[in-house]
Amino acid sequence: MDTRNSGFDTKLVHAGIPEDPYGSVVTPIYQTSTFAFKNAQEGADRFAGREAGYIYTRIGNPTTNALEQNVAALENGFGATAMSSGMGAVSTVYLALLSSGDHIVSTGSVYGPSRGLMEKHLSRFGVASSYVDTTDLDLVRRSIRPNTRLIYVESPSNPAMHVTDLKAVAELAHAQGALLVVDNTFASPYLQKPLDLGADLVLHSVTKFINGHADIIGGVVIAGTAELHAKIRNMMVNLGCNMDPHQAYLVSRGLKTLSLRVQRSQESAQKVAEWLEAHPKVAWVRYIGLPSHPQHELARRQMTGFGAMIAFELKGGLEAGRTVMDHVHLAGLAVSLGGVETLISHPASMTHAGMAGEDRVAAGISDGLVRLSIGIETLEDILQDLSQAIDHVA
Ligand code: LCS
Repeated sequence: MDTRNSGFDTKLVHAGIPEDPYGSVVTPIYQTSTFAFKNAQEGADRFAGREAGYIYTRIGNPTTNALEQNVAALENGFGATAMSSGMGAVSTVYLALLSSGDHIVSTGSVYGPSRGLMEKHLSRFGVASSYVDTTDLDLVRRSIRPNTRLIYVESPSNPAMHVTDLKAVAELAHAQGALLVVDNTFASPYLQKPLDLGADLVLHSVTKFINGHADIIGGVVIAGTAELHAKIRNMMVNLGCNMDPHQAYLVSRGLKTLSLRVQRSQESAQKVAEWLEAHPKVAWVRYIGLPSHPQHELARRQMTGFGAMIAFELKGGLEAGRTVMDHVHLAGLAVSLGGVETLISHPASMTHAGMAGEDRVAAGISDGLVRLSIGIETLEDILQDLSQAIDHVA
């Protein structure tokens, strides 16, 4: 079905699904490592790119390709490449676009391993990096060097919930001849479309909202142009971090309900954030749907909703946060996010434990920060669970 002029929710259900000879309404799982050629000439033509068609599943597979086309349509991109994990997507972007001698400017409060990979590993290959508060446009401008090739923004950021002005940063990047990459995991394409705001590439940990059911790990990179798409795809094929067809099938299945899930989660998140903000034992709450959030107005302009992620700290700091995490029953005490189940976690000792303490503080990730990913359960049950857990705090 041609969904080019369809609405977002129609694209979610129908975009990229190939016609099936048996009329299957969902994309079947093509569980094969390789695809037979009719003759030697066809094999040669496919390898040379003279003829379209599948060759080998690391290079491309119909089930994975259906998901890729769907996500590209959702992000208004030229094309998408699916990976075995979100970190597969991050590492593919770094390796495809950066060379020795290059410099990258990135959000300080980015997902821990996205920063660790750069600072601990790509630094060995001569790539320099500056991690700054990308909500401060002056700071971004001052951090750009003549050799800056990439500006890498996570917005909203994990877990500090910083919101970066993507349109303004795209202009700064392009004035320097650099590319803007946006990690759109926290928003999902339902709430934010960075390519429409001037970004060159978008990436997701598919593990989160896109799949939404906490049962797979995956990643995807969406490119705005054919040239960038080819660079990303080529690097992924060489690195070998392709998404397998089973994984792609599950993601396609979960993705169809993205709008419904995110709508429900963010309605509840707004209520939970307001409730936490009014709670006498809570020191502060950072939810982008609250007027108290420093970038609330910016988020209103560049997003169509505020999402399901909340950061907060209790007046008793780390100790009090641990008490709450040890006493929740409904909320799962686990890392990851963006699924139908509510999860609670402690970034300083979990997802961001690999960062130096002073970098964490500079990035707005205090030791007492507790992160919530609000699911689609009954709101009263989520509130009741948090309430009884906070009651345990002295
Ligand atoms: N980007 C963001 C914003 C993320 O939150 C994560 C994972 C990744 C990339 C990497 O994706 P993965 O390879 O795990 O699919 N974030 C996690 C988190 O906050 N808790 O557990 C994983």
